[in-house]
Amino acid sequence: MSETSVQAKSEDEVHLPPLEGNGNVHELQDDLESLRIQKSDVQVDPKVSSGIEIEHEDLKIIRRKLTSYVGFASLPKQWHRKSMKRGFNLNLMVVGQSGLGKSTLINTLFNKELYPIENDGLETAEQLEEVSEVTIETASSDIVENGVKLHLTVVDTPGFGDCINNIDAWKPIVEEIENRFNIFLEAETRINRTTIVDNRIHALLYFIEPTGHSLTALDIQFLKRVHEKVNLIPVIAKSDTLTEEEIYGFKQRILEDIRNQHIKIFEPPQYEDLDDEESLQITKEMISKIPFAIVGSTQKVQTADGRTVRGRSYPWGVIEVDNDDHCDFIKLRQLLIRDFMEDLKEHTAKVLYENYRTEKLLKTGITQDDSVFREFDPVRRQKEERALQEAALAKLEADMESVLQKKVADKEKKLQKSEAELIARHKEMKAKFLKKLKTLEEKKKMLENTKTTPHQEPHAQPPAKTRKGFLR
Ligand SMILES: Nc1nc2c(ncn2[C@@H]2O[C@H](COP(=O)(O)OP(=O)(O)OP(=O)(O)O)[C@@H](O)[C@H]2O)c(=O)[nH]1
Ligand SMILES: [Mg+2]
Repeated sequence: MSETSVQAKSEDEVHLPPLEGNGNVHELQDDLESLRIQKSDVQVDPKVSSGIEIEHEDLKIIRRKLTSYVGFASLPKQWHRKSMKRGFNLNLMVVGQSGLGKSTLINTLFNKELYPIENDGLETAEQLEEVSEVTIETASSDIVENGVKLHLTVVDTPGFGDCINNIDAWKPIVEEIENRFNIFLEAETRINRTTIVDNRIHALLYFIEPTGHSLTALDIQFLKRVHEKVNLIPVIAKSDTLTEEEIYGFKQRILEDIRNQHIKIFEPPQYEDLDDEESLQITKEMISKIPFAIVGSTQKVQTADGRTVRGRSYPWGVIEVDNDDHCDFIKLRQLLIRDFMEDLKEHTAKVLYENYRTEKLLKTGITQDDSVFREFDPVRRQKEERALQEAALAKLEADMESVLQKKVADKEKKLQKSEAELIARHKEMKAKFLKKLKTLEEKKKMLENTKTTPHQEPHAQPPAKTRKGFLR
């Protein structure tokens, strides 16, 4: 038995009290007997029964075992299974002047002819004259690799930078990005939100002409218009037309322009605590290659050492697309598909779209009513309840204090009143006492006066004639 197994014997055993003296004892015992399950009554699936031990014939005691660990460490497996079933989707936009190899790169990236490559990129004078505005073209395709499905949508923008007046060339592109945000926003506000399709642009590959100088005014204007709405990935187109040194210098100047103009480009995140040293190193190297100098080609060519590769053949040799020493195509592919597709999508959803959404709702005068969400946030609710309780307590305390103060004041008043009464009474009594004392003293004086004057016998009065007898 494993360490985690549960000895359920004592808990599972049920002790019935002994049946006592009534007439139905035997009937009850018969009933109980019929309710007991016999081992032979049960068809146990061997897979299911592996964790259950039957100790006695009548299944009185059942021991249950946990046959493995709890298992949340396998959650990524569940996610993996679900993702495999659901498949992945990526919406890419490609922008750049005509003939810079946009269609070729997309075909090279996904190893599929998503776009026809029309000519050698050098338009005729008539073709150039035809271009009067930027158009938006969308192509979708399901790509399956080792059983993993990827639904890829590529939004091409022919005509960008090809017009005589390119001042507003960014407009249709920005409108397309915003329109996709709006569709998502509208879908989010519907009652049924279970089937929202994410058509937002997850990354924009901006093709820089391989001039070897620096960014043009058109490049800067465009990048500034879109950098807060989409994950920007700048690429140097047709880098096989530049030497290694030229590419190095060109990259430095482009990065300088990007920094100086405060243009935000997508930088792959580095998961220092999750990734191993090797993966971190790969990411660092990938970041160091931005803007990617790329070469696109779906053509198979023969190398001098006899290998068949995707590349471009020149009289002086072969440029291999899938060779890190020849161009940054592999790095770009790694970023887009292998390592950071989910990060691109997450950044689109959580930062770029959220910012757009907030701004848009604020503009339309909608502000979030936090009270609606109050009951869903237990911490906030607890805080509010505590604040209410504290306020009630404080009010109670204040009430009690004022009652006490009133009582003390009343008492004080009463005391003051009775004190005044006492004083008045005292005064009155004192006055009475003094008055009495005065009269007594006067009397005393009079008595003393009478004592000191010589005693004069009152004149003898002739005795009144008394008549005897009954008649008077
Ligand atoms: N030297 C070189 N040529 C390339 C490269 N990528 C594409 N090309 C060629 O450039 C030409 C134009 O390529 P496209 O992929 O059609 O260019 P695009 O940017 O899609 O052009 P539009 O659709 O007109 O906007 C084709 O002849 C390609 O073979 C590259 O990396 N290096
Ligand atoms: Mg094209």
